[in-house]
Amino acid sequence: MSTTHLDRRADPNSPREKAILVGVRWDDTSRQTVEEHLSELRLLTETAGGEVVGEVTQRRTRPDTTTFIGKGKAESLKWQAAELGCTLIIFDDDLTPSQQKNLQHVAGDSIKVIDRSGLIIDIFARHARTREAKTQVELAQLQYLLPRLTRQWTHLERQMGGIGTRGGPGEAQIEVDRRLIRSRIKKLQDELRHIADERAVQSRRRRNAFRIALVGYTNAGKSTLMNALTDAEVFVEDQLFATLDTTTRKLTLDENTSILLSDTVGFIRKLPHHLIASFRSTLAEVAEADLLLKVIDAATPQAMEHFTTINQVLEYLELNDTPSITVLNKLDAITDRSSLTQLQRQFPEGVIVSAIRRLRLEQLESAILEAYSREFVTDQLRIPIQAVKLLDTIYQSLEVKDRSYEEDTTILTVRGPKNIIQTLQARADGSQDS
Ligand SMILES: Nc1nc2c(ncn2[C@@H]2O[C@H](COP(=O)(O)OP(=O)(O)OP(=O)(O)O)[C@@H](O)[C@H]2O)c(=O)[nH]1
Ligand SMILES: [Mg+2]
Repeated sequence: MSTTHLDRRADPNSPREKAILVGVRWDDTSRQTVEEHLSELRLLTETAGGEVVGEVTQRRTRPDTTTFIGKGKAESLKWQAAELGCTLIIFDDDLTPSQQKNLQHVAGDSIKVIDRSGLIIDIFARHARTREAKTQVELAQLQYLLPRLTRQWTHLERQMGGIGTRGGPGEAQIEVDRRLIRSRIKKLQDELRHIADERAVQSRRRRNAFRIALVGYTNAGKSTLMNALTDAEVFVEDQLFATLDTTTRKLTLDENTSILLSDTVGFIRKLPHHLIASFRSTLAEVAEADLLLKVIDAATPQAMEHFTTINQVLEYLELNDTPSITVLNKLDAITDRSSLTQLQRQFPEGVIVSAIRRLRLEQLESAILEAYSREFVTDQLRIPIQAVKLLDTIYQSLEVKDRSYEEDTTILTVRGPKNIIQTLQARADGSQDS
């Protein structure tokens, strides 16, 4: 199966696909929220190479189970799209495979119906460069595609290509059946496990370092901050999901302290869950971090919503207990005093910086140093004889500075992340009880 994603619009002379966006205003959502979500969908569409020519919002109490927006509305949407010369209808909400199929049936053979998740996966496919990213994206695409594979869909892919049909089974696989896709999914999962193993070997080599990962909403300025703090030269772009891979660099805080800083893929609201799941190996640096820097674009009115999204994704990854510093970025773009005061009220612990203008980075560095001295400690581990098996793990995950004995107990003076020391001590105590 093909993993290359033929981009038919890489040729600047070929026209951009025209799209109409559809947002639903539920009873509990404000008009402003719907508009903000649609303008984010517009950015996503543009990042995918499309051109937005119309936006439609509709009020509903609940989604229609068969067509999401109702049959009549779907019909009129189709005519609007045709009139505007659109080849794409993009829903801000996720459609079930059967809703998507029914809507596609209404739209006919010259207009594609896709949803937000499909669009995000499409952007990931465009931006994937490394073997790891490509493998992860293909896995997410196939998992998304599997329940949606219909004759009409494959017909659309063959006839139209472009946004929403990029990747997936290539043209030669149009008649590919679900069984083949499932076996390809399995193969990709095996490959990712292999990549994860390689990564684990690399990370063991760095075991004694204090590790920090930048997390945040896409376009918040994580890579810019990475470049400002280290000499990483990570790719920065005013577009969504510019970064899909992880970069790690050494950051020297003072003559005695250097730590490892990692930049990685950004988050977005309603990030498809199987996409997060497929990106687990890229997110390994986040999982293993001793400290997270939650980077927020402080200049957008959605700063708080973005912060909530970051926390939701971290919760999904079961990483919400990792210590963190909230970094409010783009200080230079905040023009009025009152928004600044409001931000300080919303994020009293937040460190305000400008990554691009390198403003107040010393404040951030001292916050990092403070967290470092709190989280990275020298302590003693008492290992009873029943728990000697743990010694291997201890030597692998911590720096052992001294070793002595007291009757049946080995006493190790270790240096490393406080939470790892605590976990290992708890395990040692546990094996004593059993
Ligand atoms: N005004 C202003 N713009 C910034 C600042 N930091 C970053 N930017 C801009 O914000 C955009 C996104 O920056 P990136 O560093 O690529 O953001 P990111 O969080 O790595 O984004 P993804 O990798 O796409 O998720 C770029 O156009 C940057 O120039 C800042 O402090 N102030
Ligand atoms: Mg980036």
